[in-house]
Amino acid sequence: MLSIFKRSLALLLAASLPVAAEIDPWQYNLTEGVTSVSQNVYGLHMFIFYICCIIGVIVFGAMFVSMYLHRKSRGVEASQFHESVKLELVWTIVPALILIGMAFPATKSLMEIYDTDNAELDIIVTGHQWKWQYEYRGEGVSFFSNLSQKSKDQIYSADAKSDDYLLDVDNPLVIPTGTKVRFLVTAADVIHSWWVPELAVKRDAIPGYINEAWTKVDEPGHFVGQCAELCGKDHGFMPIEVKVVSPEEFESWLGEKRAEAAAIAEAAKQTFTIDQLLEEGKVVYDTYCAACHQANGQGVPGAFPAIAGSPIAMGDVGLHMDRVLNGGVGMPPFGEQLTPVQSAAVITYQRNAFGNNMGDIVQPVDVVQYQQGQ
Ligand code: HEC
Ligand SMILES: [Cu+2]
Repeated sequence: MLSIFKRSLALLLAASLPVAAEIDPWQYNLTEGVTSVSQNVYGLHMFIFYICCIIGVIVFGAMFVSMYLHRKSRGVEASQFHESVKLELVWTIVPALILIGMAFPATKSLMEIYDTDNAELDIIVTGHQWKWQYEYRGEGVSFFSNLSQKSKDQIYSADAKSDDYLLDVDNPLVIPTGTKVRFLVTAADVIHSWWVPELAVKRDAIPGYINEAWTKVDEPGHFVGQCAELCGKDHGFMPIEVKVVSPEEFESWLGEKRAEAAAIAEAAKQTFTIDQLLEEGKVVYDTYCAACHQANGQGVPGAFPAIAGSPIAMGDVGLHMDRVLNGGVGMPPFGEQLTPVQSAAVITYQRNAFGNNMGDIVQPVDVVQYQQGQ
């Protein structure tokens, strides 16, 4: 009986904490983390916790001892020490000293947390409903990080949930070891919060503001976190994954990302046939659009308009591009998330699927020109 209770309590705790799979579900304390800041925060927490314990023992000890030894049945008379200057001095000075003793290390830790100077790498972290975007400043690398397809599939399936369920993404953030990385945290729509416990980084992502945070991790590793500010329907589905790799691996990863960006730019210059666009467009539609507009293009009445027979999908191409690239009320903008080829393909697809037989084609160059004209 007790073991069932313990097991369910452990499961409950494990489910409510954003921890890596290898962490003990019976862990009650904060994580010590892997950075000097996180270890300082942990040390400070323990230091103040012990002070609280000592004060607790002394205060409750004194209460119990006096209640027991000086109880009425033993005929003890209450002693009177009103306006005792000595006592008043003691109970003012001692707590003041304790407070100073706690403020000193706390201030030191805070100063370290906020010292974002001399960073060697700047990453702009932007919260979107409901994904993160990472831009490596000056490196020409920028990408979105979405909940992985594997976790999405597990949400409503009867499959067993994997250990990293809801904590894995398609494109993790990658940073090098031994490097001071500064995060410039902001948001594109509502307030989010970028939180990775083991790095002791938790910063609100607020539209129109840039909040700074930093980290420096010395050993390679893999850390997870979550959005920590209720930001709407899919708040629980925008996890964070950070991979810390050696500087050499980091450079080669950056190289790959740059090559990817170059390939995307190159592809955007090509002209595709309608069949190629329709094939790619269906894939993009099913991945990015079907959640709202439904796989059959019928939408959800009252919430998401149908694409079949839509006046926009069957109307002016410019308006159609505008809706897809810039979004609308309740529809996120896809201009940055999709490549020009993907945008052109999905627009062409919507104009020629679900009975919308427009017969026209949007090429990637049209999308690029449209975006440049904005
Ligand atoms: C989160 C839900 C959501 C997703 C995902 C989404 N849309 Fe939308 N879409 C909407 C909503 C809501 C509207 C209505 C917007 C408005 O009227 O301002 C809309 C409107 C549209 C329209 C105009 C339809 C009409 O007749 O008014 C088109 C075209 C469109 N979306 C294309 C797309 C494409 C292409 C994708 C995928 C790349 C996509 N949408 C993904 C919610 C979504
Ligand atoms: Cu969020």
